[in-house]
Amino acid sequence: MFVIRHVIGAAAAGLLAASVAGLLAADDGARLDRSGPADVIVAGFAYGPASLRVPAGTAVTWTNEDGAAHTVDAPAGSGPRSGSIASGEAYRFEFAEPGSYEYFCAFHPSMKGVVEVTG
Ligand SMILES: [Cu+2]
Repeated sequence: MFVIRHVIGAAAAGLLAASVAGLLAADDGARLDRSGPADVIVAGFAYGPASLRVPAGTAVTWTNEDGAAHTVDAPAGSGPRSGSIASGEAYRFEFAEPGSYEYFCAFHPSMKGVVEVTG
């Protein structure tokens, strides 16, 4: 009985380690750690990268390379609110306070992104 439970426990631990490693790998791929300005390209009706991690005080610039206009709108009062960004135009917002800022495009609600601002 003890042996069986031990084997199951080891298998579960292995699975857990594998999924944690997978999550960490996905996390590293989806986010950028960088100081200074950061850039997001808006193209193909998507933000690239959609997930960005920056230190507080970073100015993030969204450049619209699509033919259509887009916005960068965060529901939270302290987040970006770009208004319409025409094709070929850019919008910049400085994230002064740490936090998680989810945003979307007011014209195309399926377009979503997040900026994680570290202290
Ligand atoms: Cu849009």
